[in-house]
Amino acid sequence: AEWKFAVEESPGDVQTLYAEEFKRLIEERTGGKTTVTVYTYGQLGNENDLTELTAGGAIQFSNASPGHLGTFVPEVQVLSLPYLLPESDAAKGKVLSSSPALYDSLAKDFASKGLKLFTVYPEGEMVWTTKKAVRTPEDLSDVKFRVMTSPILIEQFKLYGANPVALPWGEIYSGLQMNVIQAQVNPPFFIESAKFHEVTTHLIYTGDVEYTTTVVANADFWNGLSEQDKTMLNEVREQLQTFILAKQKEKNAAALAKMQKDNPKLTVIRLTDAEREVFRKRVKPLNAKLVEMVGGRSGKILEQLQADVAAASK
Ligand code: 6CS
Repeated sequence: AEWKFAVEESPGDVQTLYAEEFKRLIEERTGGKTTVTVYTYGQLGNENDLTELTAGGAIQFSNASPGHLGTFVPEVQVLSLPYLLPESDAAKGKVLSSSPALYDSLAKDFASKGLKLFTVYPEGEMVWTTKKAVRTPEDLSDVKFRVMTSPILIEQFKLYGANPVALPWGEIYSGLQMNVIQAQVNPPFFIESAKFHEVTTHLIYTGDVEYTTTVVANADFWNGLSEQDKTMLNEVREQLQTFILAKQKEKNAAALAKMQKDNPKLTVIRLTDAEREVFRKRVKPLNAKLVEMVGGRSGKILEQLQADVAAASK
């Protein structure tokens, strides 16, 4: 068999490293009877296109980050809420790889859209790149801020005082260059890889949220797999969890120094606790807003996820 796996990122990026290691492990375990073809960003379409291709069965696996998947599986937006996941890497990894809120509850909302939730992993803390110093919500009042395409992100950045615009990431670089947008937010490894630090001047560390991504499979494809294949995939999934936690950490740690070398004028701002608190207060209504917007089981999923986080943080 040939399995197609499309990622939302470029060669060498975190999602691509995951997919390539997935390919290596599957081909090794099946002795080459199953091959995996990896497609990077743009080869098959943008983020939203990949989800449609997977749900429709044209491809078997893809990354579907909550930042974009919210237009298709609205409940997944709980993962985009700031100040929700545990700070410690171990607790974060545990919640994302095994939380019942995600794999028992949220997985049902994926299934109803033709998607099997295969795994969730972190890609690093979200950092803003801007064209001026930002320390307060007032500083954002004249900033068109690019966010991913999930509706909750528009609400988040409105609460922060910015003027948010949703775009696929392929439009960020030229948007910043032409000043159609003046800011964007992403983990450090990705900012460096996509060169957003060439067209912005400031990196703002706010400590509000971790970038997470999900890997999904076509549900009919998954349900039609043999028990043996499912067991193999679950073992590969476990193996990859350790692999990707280390990889993303390593890449994010190296990114800042690289960006500063490329662009010596880059100003790095780490908001103080007091400055962070102002944004944190602003965004307090967001959880209730999400439940109001999405309805259905979203409130239950959020409550359960908060309980899973508390349990993992002990
Ligand atoms: O900003 C985005 O849209 C993209 N960011 C990352 C880190 N991965 C893929 C995603 O589409």
